[in-house]
Amino acid sequence: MAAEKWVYMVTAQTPTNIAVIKYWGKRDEVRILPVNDSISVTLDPDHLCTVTTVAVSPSFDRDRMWLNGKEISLSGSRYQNCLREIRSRGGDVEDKEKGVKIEKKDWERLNLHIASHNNFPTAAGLASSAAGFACLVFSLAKLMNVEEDPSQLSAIARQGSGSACRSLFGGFVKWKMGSKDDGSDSVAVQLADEKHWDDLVIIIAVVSSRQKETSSTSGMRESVETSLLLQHRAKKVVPKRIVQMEEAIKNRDFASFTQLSCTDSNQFHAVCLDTSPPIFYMNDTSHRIISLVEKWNRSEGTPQVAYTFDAGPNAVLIARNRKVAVQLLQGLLYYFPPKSDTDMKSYVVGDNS
Ligand code: 2P0
Repeated sequence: MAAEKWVYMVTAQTPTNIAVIKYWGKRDEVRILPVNDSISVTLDPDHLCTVTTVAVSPSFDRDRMWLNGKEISLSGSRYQNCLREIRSRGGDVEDKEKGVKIEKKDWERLNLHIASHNNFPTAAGLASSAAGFACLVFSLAKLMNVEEDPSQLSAIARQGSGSACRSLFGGFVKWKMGSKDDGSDSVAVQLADEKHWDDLVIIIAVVSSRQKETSSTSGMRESVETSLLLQHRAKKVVPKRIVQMEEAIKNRDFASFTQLSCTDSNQFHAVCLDTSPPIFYMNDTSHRIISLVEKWNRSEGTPQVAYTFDAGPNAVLIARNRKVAVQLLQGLLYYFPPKSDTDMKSYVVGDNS
């Protein structure tokens, strides 16, 4: 390796994903292995995403990371596991123009600087950790010339945050829970690419961008420890739902897709209520949005909009096409007029006009 004080860097952008069959509960907290499979849709990369720049230089004296401009600690096991796994897979890198020559063995001793930005509220139930860890692993893999395929990379991102493994792919993605103790088969696979069902328009109604009181990590730990409904869901309900959801996606069957998404979201929140002490992620506005969509779907005779809520009060609404999305936005603005810019903001995803 040349002794010059070069800096070599790579920037990547990764979208977040929204689960339509939810991951809630781990069977192994360290390796982040889930109690059930999950299915998600990855959002359009230009909307809710993380942009991460990773840099390596002989002049860096330690690994450092900045999140939204503020330095954060990398000492936690999740970061350490991701960094260790990706470093061990680093390859040779040469950039003659910049005078950069890094050999495989150098990755263990070279230090990294990482700067990451979310273009949406962090830890507000909008899956910021999913985009964040997926982007971290993806950008480091590029920097270090790692040759693994996205599924193999997903197993590394999973160790940063479970839902992150699903953001390594676009379109519809399944995270297979796997059965091995080492987690090597707990990976994400793409079910259908982003073009497969591009009529759908996703609207995210930000009911609150405040950080949630119970993190997903501690919430799901408490659910695993105390909720009988979670055990029933993982063993008896989700396996069938996964098969049905794969079928609905394959056939672009919006009625089944809506029924499965809404029911699964509601069951996830029922598990939160069944947890001791109970966890409340949705609020009155979330419940009113559910009622509005349910009434609308019933009055039309066939579903127009699917809803799903993650570990927060924000509504993810999936309209069957653009025309419905416009009507939905009008309805949201009528029934929930924003009091201020930050009170209720909608992100429209998948509408490029
Ligand atoms: C999901 N959520 O499938 C579910 C639905 C929230 C509700 O994945 O502990 O941030 O880092 O693995 O991935 C949120 O959990 O939790 C989540 P960790 P993560 O998207």
